[in-house]
Amino acid sequence: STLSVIGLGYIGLPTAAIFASRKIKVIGVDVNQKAVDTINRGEIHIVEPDLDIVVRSVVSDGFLKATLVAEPADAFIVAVPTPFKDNHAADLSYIEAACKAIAPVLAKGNLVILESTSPVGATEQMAQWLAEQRPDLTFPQSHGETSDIRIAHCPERVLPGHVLRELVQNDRVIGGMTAACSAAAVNLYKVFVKGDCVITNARTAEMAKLTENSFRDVNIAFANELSMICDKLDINVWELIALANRHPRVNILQPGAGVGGHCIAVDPWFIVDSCPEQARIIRMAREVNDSKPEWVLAKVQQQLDNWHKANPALGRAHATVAVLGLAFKPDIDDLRESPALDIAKQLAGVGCKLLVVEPNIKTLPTSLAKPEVVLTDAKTALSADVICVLVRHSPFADITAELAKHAAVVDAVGLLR
Ligand code: SAJ
Repeated sequence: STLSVIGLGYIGLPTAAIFASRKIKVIGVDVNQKAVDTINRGEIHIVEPDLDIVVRSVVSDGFLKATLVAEPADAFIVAVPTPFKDNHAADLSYIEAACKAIAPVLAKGNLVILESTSPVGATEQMAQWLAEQRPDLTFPQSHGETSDIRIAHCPERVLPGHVLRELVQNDRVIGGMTAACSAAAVNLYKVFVKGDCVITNARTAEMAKLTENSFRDVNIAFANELSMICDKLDINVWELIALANRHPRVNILQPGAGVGGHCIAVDPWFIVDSCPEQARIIRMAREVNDSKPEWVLAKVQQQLDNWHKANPALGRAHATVAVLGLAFKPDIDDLRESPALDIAKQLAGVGCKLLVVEPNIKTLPTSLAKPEVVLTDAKTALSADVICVLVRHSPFADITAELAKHAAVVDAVGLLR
């Protein structure tokens, strides 16, 4: 049997590769010519440990190929982006485009799975779009179990940096539009999933995924709020959280520079957009986490002001600020939607010299490519007038002792806890 994966990004490509590694013929479809060419050379255009090895081997064995135009297959997995619009409503245009792409090749008996994180109702909407494009076929919303096409929502839940392991090990929520749709989807995923495939309906599956990420967002917001409260009250928040977590039923997460990535900072808005009056804590958590980078920035400004008071003869251009970490979380090189990068960009505009330490990248992103910004190592950064720790990368452990002696440190992540 043949599988087609629509969207060869952070979820689609690993998913396509892992199916192909189980000797399923996989056709990957993407609108990006460069991505298609890269994959067909057996290389990858995204960052994920070990994915390059799997892709190289399945492409050279002929089990995975990438194309720009959809081809017939037995099953289709849609893994396209679902960003939000200015008003925080989900932008389903990529799903709609995917429907248009596969409709011409869709045939009786096919299974179509939506993996993209989606607002409640998106799977029904996808079925509707497909039905409009293919009036000759019957779809579950109109024909139930007797429909020609099977449709299900099976949200991805993998952690960037551990995708290949989590794809196999994690339990899967399978939300078919009918029982037969769910059964067909379970059959497909059982090819490589070692975790349980738990069946529910499509709407619950959509909400489950949004709930998981909102749960994490709310809990991180709690930690971030505590960090701002403790700052006012002159209490070490890291010590406080460690103490509170000794309670058998308390498990507080870690404050940081803000919440980054493309999931946790996005998905809760889909719930807020669906139920604005009810989703009060979820909205507030988003606002707290989104405000954290500004708070960290203000702390750095405060330290810079102190430096100016101590060095009245020197102008702004003489101050050196160092930021430790640019990535959106520890020990990865992913800078997308990173609060640390955001803070660094703003600091690059205040007129001082900026030392950037990001052990996981070799060149600065273009947004920081300015003469006054230098990519350097942690030891060199210790000479800066103000040091700001934004990501708790493991290699930074080597400089904590020296950092602790520095006079002006803004430690957003508790490296010096
Ligand atoms: N963060 C904190 N404090 C913490 C934990 C995280 O500030 O205690 C920050 C991180 O630094 C980062 C952000 O939150 O900026 C998100 O990081 P993360 O590791 O919590 O999550 P992601 O975005 O890498 O992946 C999440 C995962 N969801 C959950 O753990 C519930 C993953 O399983 C999902 O598949 C993924 O979102 C997704 O694609 O939705």
